[in-house]
Amino acid sequence: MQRIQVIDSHTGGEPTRLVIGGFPDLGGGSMAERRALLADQHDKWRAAAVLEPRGSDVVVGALLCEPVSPDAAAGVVFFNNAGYLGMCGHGTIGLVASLAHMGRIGVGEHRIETPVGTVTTTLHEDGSVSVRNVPAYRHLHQVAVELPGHGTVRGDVAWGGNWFFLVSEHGQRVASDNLAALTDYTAALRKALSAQGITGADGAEIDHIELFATDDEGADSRNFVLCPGNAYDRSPCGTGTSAKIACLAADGKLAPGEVWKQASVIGSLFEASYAMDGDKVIPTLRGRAHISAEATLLIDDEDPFGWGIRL
Ligand code: PYC
Repeated sequence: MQRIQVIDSHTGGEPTRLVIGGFPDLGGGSMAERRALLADQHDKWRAAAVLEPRGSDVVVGALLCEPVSPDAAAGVVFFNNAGYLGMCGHGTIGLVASLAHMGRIGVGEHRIETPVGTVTTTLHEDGSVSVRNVPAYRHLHQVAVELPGHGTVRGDVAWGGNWFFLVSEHGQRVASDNLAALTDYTAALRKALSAQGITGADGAEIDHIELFATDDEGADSRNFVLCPGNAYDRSPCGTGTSAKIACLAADGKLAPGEVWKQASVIGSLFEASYAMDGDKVIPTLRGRAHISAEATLLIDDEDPFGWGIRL
């Protein structure tokens, strides 16, 4: 029997499963190196932790690692049902809440190493968490994609810790009673981007699609975010909000320090702002996570689905 110790949390409805023990030793390299090692040699551990029957398509995993730098509180490698993430905003908020729950950190500033750079988090007195993200930028402005059955769709390609295609004019209803249609539309869009050779920098795959609506009563915008494994983000998506902030900054629609309220399709909220960093922006997101479980996952040698259901 193998055992994996986890702490589950959710950030605005989006779950994070923090692995605090039981995974193989990945050595002392950078988080990018440890992510590569996990992916290349130990991927079955990712599958066991987040795939059915123990997990589900929506669960984002976060492997807690010893940081390289002594001034960091932790390192982390994020993963999901489809593979591995660069950064994860909601997951970082969940990680900080879980570290506080474990008694490892208190109110104040904590640096966290991720595969795409170090982020600076703040655990506030009220339990909310701010994440000063890696630099974000718009890579392509209003690119045209031919979407079968829908004609030409235009959107921006931006980096916020993952690659996003951001669309404001889409003719879709961004609402929680329209999830199946939103999922179909965004999945088709991602396929069309790939087929038409539209990528992030250096040919990187655009694996997140983000649609916006501007009719939210409690926020500046409401989004629907399709994640790489076809689940939608229940939170407003930290890296997606960072990509949005980069586009707003590039369009001159949001000033440095001004607060942007981003709602998710289920109505949870992040507040975001940015500071300039050369031709990029440094977004800061603020949200709240709640702890939902402390558990030990068991992998029985005789369980045919013990290492996850891989279809
Ligand atoms: O919050 O950055 C995020 C995120 C990425 C995928 C799911 N959530």
